[in-house]
Amino acid sequence: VTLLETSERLAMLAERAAAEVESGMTLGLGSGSTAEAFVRALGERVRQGLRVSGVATSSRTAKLASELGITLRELDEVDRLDAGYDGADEIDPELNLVKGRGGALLYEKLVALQCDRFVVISAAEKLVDRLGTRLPLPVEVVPLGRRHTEARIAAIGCLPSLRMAGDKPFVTDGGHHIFDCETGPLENPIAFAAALKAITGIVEHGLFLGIAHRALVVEEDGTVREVRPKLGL
Ligand code: A5P
Repeated sequence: VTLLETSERLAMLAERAAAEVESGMTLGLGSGSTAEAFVRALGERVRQGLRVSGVATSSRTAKLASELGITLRELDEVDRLDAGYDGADEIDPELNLVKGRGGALLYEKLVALQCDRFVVISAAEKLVDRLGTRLPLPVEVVPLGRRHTEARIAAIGCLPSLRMAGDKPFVTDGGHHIFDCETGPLENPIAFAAALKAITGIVEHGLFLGIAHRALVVEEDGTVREVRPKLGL
């Protein structure tokens, strides 16, 4: 087996995903290194004459897409999106996801919810049996009263730690902060997501449950395979 560089694998995955896109579509454009590889592959197709428009999930993705000549639209200008392509940090067998390591989870979720088909694109190592095993769960909070929100998050049974950017708290595109929360493997992600949503001060969390319709995953040797939710959506 030839082991490929991650960037090479992501480029192969991105090319396969971009090949599915048809002229006239409006697409959700995700954030992070995998989604950026997709935007690059899409830009190449646009250069060759494909007509698409996109709604970006972060200022970083918006900048890249516009540099590549992809027409951008605001989320509120469109009723629905034909498809969305975005990465993830963890993917379980039902295609429930953890997202937000890149800090764009709020806009990513707002866009994903409007997509007729939401496709998660990812390296195969992010497939897990249970969410909460690889990385802490990102939770986006308003800056005001952050210390008290942190205590409420800890009280539902996890260990929040404020994400920093140098010596200052990391700030999202929406002007919020992020707590990365050690949860351990989640027995019941639906109940945990509901408990988080009930906390005042939390804007959104990185659990994307029942949102992804399919996944395209790339193996170490560059093979891309499709994964459908185990129980079906
Ligand atoms: C960004 O906020 C995230 O949700 C990303 O989609 C996720 O972190 C995956 O990022 P990479 O593609 O860089 O691994």
